[in-house]
Amino acid sequence: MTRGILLINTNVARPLVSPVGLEHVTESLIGGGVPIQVLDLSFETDWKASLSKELKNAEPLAVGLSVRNTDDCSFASRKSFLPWIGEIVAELKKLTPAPVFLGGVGFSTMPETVLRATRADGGIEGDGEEAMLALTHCLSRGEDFSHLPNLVYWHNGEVVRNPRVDVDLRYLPPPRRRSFDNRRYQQLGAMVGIETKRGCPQGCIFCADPVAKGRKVRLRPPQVVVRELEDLLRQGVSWLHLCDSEFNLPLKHAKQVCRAIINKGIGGKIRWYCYCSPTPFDRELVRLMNAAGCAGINFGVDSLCDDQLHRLGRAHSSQDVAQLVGLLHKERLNYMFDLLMGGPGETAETIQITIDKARELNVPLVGIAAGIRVYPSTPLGKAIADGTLKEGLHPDTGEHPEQPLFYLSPSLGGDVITVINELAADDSRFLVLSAPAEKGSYNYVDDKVLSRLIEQGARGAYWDIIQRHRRT
Ligand code: B12
Repeated sequence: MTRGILLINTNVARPLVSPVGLEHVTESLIGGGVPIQVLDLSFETDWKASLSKELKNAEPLAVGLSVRNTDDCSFASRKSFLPWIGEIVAELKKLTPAPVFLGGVGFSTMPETVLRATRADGGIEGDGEEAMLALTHCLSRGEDFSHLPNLVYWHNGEVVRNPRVDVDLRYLPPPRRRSFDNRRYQQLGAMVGIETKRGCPQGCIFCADPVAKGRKVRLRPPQVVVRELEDLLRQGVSWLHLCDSEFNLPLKHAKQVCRAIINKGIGGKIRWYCYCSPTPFDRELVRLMNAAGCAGINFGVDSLCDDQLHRLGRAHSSQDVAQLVGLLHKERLNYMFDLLMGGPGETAETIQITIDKARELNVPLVGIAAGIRVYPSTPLGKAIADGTLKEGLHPDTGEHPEQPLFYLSPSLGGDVITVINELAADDSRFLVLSAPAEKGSYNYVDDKVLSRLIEQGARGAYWDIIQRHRRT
């Protein structure tokens, strides 16, 4: 094979997030003998000039673009990245006849919408390693590729989505982690991503993770995770963020990963953050996480009102959360809670119950997302599509499918931020996902205050940096 693939990281939001998904795809292609070119737009100042330079003497078989986020998922700002991706696609069309394929977790949350909005030639839904390699082989041999699993493509003006085949992570070769400059990402204050598994089995009615990653949990062998960590360490990378939807699901695997890190003696050399579910969690896990270098956990708690938790499809109760907090405080593990307000059945009263409880439990930092991002393939999206939920959509016109769509419980009267601010604004432990850098916001997309703190040397998860800043 002589012609290769050009792979482009399009996620230029500041502060930075390392392009781990695109990195895995790139390395799978390299492993399959495909020549690759990589362009990381987050380090380029003039993106059009960079594209032009990259394609000057190159005739790639195809171009692959990462779509990590469709939008910032904030009800207040509703910043969509799809026009930006569409601009890149249009510019590429001027520079090369090569087809442009999209992929990434954002793309996989709603492939059809993203393809229509950006006019790319196609995309890979879900895992990219095997699918992109298979697509490349078909392209290089001039063969029909319309049968390939995970492929999303145009046919007679319609978007076709082929069935998905998820990669068996037990047999995936350990990634080399050398296709993108992870060291530079870390130097600029980003945490470098690493996975211990893919997929999430939880039944949360709103969440895009089971859609993008699958409901079946696919575990990576702990020894392979640790080998990757050791290799990143050798490259000078020690600030990490796990990419798992929930690190503690399943509990046994989380403990095995921690033990493998501890046994290799690298727990004191790395600092990592992760997302966890409030249950299952126990003292042994907290102690293992502490010893394995965990610097903080973001718990997706969503609500502290039991009726609301039930409506959101959550498995934990407010009592479980109270026990969890007792354990975390006793074992001194840094953490924050993420809450999701405005879901079906939410009222000012259920919000008050949640905020009062968070205060009573003395939770050190609480992030509040108000308004629920709606994705077509989630239970919430389906309830809206079949008419079960009729009111509460923003915007409710449905004219521009690429616009981020939110649900907000009609009982809240449309102004959920005011309700929340009245209940929590005086308390610096509460952050609201509004516009970036708005006072009290924790929207990371192009947040100037956060970016400045990082430039001045602050390190760690972005919520942890904000927390330390607020304390001082
Ligand atoms: C960890 C994480 C974070 C961490 C990142 C830590 C770090 N490294 O610094 C933090 C907390 C910083 C974060 C921030 C944000 N996040 Co986030 N995050 C995640 C999480 C849990 C993991 C993402 C990840 O790295 N996955 C691992 C990689 C390996 O998987 P992948 O990217 O999907 O790649 C695979 C495939 O998609 C495909 N692929 C990837 N790229 C390409 C390219 C091509 C060409 C092809 C063919 C295939 C392909 O192949 C890869 C391997 O199989 C996801 C949810 C999830 N479970 O994935 C949310 C998620 C991506 N985040 C989300 C959001 C909204 C955000 C924020 C915008 C929130 C905000 N307003 O501040 C910011 C954006 C920051 C930024 N600049 O991008 C949403 C995006 C939803 C959407 N509509 O697009 C997600 C899906 C969570 C959710 N369920 O809502 N996030």
